[in-house]
Amino acid sequence: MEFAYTEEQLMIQDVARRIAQEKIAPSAEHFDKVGEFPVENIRLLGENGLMGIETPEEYGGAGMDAQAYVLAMIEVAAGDAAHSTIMSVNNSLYTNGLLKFGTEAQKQKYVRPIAEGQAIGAFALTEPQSGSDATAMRCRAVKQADGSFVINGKKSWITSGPVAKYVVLFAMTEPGKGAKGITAFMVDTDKPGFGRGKTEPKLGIRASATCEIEFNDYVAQPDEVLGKEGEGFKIAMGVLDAGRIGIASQAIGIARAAYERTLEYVRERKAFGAPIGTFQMTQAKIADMKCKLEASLLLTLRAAWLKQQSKPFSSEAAIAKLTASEAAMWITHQAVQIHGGMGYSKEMPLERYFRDAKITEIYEGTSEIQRLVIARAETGLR
Ligand code: COS
Repeated sequence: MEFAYTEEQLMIQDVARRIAQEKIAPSAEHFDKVGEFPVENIRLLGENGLMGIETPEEYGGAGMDAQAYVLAMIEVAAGDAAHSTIMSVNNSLYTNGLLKFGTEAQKQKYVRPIAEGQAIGAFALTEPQSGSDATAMRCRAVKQADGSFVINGKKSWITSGPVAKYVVLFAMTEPGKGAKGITAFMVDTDKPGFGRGKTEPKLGIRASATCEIEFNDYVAQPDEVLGKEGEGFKIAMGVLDAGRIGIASQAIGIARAAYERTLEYVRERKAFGAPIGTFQMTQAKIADMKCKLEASLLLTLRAAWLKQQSKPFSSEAAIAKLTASEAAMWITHQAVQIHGGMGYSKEMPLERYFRDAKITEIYEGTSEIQRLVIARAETGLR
């Protein structure tokens, strides 16, 4: 077993850390307040290879491995969670399925602009009435005599929806067939029939734009089908497995930022004549924060390593996401508590870390879904 990072992994970690600390972290408070999409920062991440870390160079990416992606995500998330959300959708939810199931022409057309940071991608699975129960989707794609599909329906909670150029869409092509009736499509948001609905006002990750999208007689051509007809659910599930490694990394980044601030604070803040870090109740919290962070990191790197080796990693990704997201929620909670009034104040970023951490227990599969995936793998029961 090898615990050392490669030179390449350290290099991308360093690039991500520099951009995160110099550009992203200083603007995070502003973007959180106004809820605006951080166009310039996102372009900068793209120009530095951070929007296609695992994408092969022939499609405009950095051609690195899954652990490099974990390390870079952690750094960007430590700068600002919302930026890392946009980064994770481009790198993972949007690109993964295309790389695995796309034709050569689709990879050249849809992957390159996203990997090079010239455009933004989105992933549309969730609907107003179907989240965890993804096969209950109503968005319908009806096949025409010429092989094209006419799509009607609504998708909700679409990260980067307001700004995306292309969307990986999942729609029901054969309603009676459940999971096997779902097909994936590549959608160009400039084509007729595509529309954007209400933008979600969110508790955290406020700079990552999220909205509903609508399809009104949108026409998808046969070469805009991703993978095979009826293969959409498997594509979505496989993509989400990989996506969960990214969300675990994001959770670690948020938690690490809160932890580092807390370490500084407990050394400096005095009460009863001594730094609060000398009190056993604070020490216990610091020790537990550190253990949770380290455990989350190792589990996430393990899931990434399995993915990199093309071994099964579905349950390991769920374990990593569940552990890291619950750790992030706990660590940011304790960080606010240790900071007392200052933790609750908008003058410090602790309350933002706390708000941002919550989403990691919800998107790309709730903690309940992660537990379901893990327990099914352990028991072999459905
Ligand atoms: N990778 C590949 N294929 C998978 C898979 C995975 N991780 N998980 C399931 N499948 C396949 C199954 O093998 C099955 O195919 P076969 O019938 O050919 O074997 C098919 O998909 C249906 O699987 P299953 O019966 O397990 O589906 P369920 O309806 O029971 O749902 C859960 C499974 C709940 C795990 C799934 O719906 C899920 O992950 N939901 C959460 C969705 C989510 O994360 N939403 C967030 C949206 S993005 S913010």
